[in-house]
Amino acid sequence: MVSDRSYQFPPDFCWGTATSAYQIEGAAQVGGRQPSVWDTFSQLPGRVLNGDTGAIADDHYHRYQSDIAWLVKLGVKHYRFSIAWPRVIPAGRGQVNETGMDFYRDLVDCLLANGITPHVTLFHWDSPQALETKYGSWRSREMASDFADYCTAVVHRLGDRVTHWMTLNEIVCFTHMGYEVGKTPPHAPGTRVWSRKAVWQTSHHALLAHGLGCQAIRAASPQPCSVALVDNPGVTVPLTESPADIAAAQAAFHTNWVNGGVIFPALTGQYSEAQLRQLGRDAPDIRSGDLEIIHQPLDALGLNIYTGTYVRAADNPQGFAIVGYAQGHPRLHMPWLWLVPDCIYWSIRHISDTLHRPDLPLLITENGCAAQDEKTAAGEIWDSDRILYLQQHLKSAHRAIAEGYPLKGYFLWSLMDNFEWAWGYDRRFGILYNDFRTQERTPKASFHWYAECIRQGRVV
Ligand code: IFM
Repeated sequence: MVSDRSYQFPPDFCWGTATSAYQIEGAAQVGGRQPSVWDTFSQLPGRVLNGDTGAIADDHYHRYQSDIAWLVKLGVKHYRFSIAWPRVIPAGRGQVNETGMDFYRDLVDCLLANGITPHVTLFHWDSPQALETKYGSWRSREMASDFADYCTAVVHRLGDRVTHWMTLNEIVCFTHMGYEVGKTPPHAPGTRVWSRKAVWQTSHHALLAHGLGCQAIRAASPQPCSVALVDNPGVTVPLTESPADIAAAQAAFHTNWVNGGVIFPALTGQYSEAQLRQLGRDAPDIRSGDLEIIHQPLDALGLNIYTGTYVRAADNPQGFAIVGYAQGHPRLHMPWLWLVPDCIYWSIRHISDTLHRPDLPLLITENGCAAQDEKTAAGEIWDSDRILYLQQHLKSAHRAIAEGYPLKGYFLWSLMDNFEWAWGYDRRFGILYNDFRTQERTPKASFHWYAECIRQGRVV
């Protein structure tokens, strides 16, 4: 590697970008697709800003070829997207909709024809409404086996051309944020569960789905393949890199957000002791054999990293304190999107060191920001704030590699502005600007900047 100052990445580093089905596809009633929980939720008055839904979104279903042409212009060789379960198995279980599968086969073939490796996420929040109606989706253990059957159906059909699979995206968001009513903004399905224990049971079921999904993918794949989980741990960042603050950040990582009950069991086969102590009687019921199912060997771990929580050493029984953001601390265009670029480096270091998994190859499967993009009269978008954000985060990724941590790739979120869940189309995360009236895509300054990073293989 050239000197650190040049921020040069290894030649085999995977430069990519990411999207998800419900956020871009549209075509909600086309080709046999049935509703997902997000179709239902977004149609309820007041649930999504401005009453937006993903019914049309970026109309990617009909425009995937021209969107792939943008990937080619960008120069990425890796693209992460998700498959919509209700497009492929509309009732959630049973009959496969071959028309839905054909769409993904065509998409994959178009990527491959353009020299782009598909990284397929099997679940990015859009679970079939039919299963919500039948048994409350993640509230039931049945969801795990239905997910595994869905994985089998997809991998049987696409496994001859796809070798990079990811099971679930961000367990906490579609479980805790979907069932803990009162969250702002809430997520689908928005079904009230009555206790903290019941919320934790939903994430436990999702972990089981991940484990059974890994087994199903490997059993169905006709060729060796890579299987990953995609998680968004709460990243604890030492306020200073003194040994005491570093130890504090490592201790805090166990119970920050839901880490101890999601990423810990997935990677170590155990809920973190500290998390279980904190949960007490609210811990989920864990049946004999569950932890073995959950703790599947992984070929990689995907990390979706946007921000971090500062931690300092403290003279208290736990040995750490969370430091709030200062009044003037910079933030991007989401209430939670504080600028903490070291979050990338520390997310990687926590997996390798704090969870003792230095063997596990890592991918940043999402990183990016919403910004208040405006088109100039000349039709240009000068998103200097996004470039600043991305530059700092890529430098943090580079630091991890320079120190020998196993970071293998980076997927910028997102290729284009899209349906940002409860925020609808109000928050723009894309490096392609989308005009949602005309579906015209326009590259922002950050698109050209990222293309240059990829061309030079370094942060420019
Ligand atoms: O848009 C989302 C994505 O679906 C999951 N990760 C975070 C992104 C930005 O909020």
